[in-house]
Amino acid sequence: MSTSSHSDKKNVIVRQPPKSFANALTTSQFTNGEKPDYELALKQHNMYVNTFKNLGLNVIVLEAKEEYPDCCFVEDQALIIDNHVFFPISGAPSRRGEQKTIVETISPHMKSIHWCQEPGRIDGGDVVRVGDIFYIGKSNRSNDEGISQFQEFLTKLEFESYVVNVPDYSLHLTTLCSSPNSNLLLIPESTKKDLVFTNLPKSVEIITIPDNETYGCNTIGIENKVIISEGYPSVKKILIEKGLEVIELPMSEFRAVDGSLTCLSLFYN
Ligand code: CIR
Repeated sequence: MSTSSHSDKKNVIVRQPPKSFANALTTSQFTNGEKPDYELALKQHNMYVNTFKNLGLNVIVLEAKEEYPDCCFVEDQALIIDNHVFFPISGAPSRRGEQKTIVETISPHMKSIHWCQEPGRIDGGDVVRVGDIFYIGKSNRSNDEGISQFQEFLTKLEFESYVVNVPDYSLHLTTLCSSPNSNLLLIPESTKKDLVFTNLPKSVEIITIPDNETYGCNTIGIENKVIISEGYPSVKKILIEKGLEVIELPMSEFRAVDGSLTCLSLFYN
């Protein structure tokens, strides 16, 4: 997920894709509407899990829930900031039941627990942390009420936050960008004028990536390593030039249903 700092990733929660995964929600932004293949998704998910294990993280793998085709996208169900959690109400009604297991798993480890109240809507995938500033996507999955409740939570934790309008063709803010370390922000070239990152610190370099590699802009930074999706050469090249060690993972089946790397995990300390 995109809200933990890069050095604060010790425990990670993931959930396997269910057999019903082919019915997951999709805008088909990245495909022609092909359905994902369950067996291949499971294989790709295992590679994702093994990557975290190899990096020395404690990985908690939750069982899939057949009644929730999107349940592997755990990022959307909790916003964990320095072991304080805000449980959002997902903008996708079919996904709200996924949250119960996540709440039970995370809550014992948190310093404080906060809940989004009706009529607030926000998905975890709409939040990107850049250093100690939070950018919150106003997407089709979030509303002003949900965003302002989450901003209040951040203010109590003494963090600054700003709203970024997400273009209609994209699901979440994390669908378009990520901060692989606290000095870098990757965005697709054509979104440069649309995605406005207010008060971005001068120390942060915005790197624009060719639009045909938009999906590759979602990355996970863990100290000096960065996990990227396989098949995005410009993303790979620039991150290596910036001194990061790149780990590539195949993500085709998750991409088919708008899921990126960050969507599959929730980190806490
Ligand atoms: C959905 O539409 O909710 C899922 N198919 C994809 C969720 C991706 N999650 C994320 O970007 N955080």
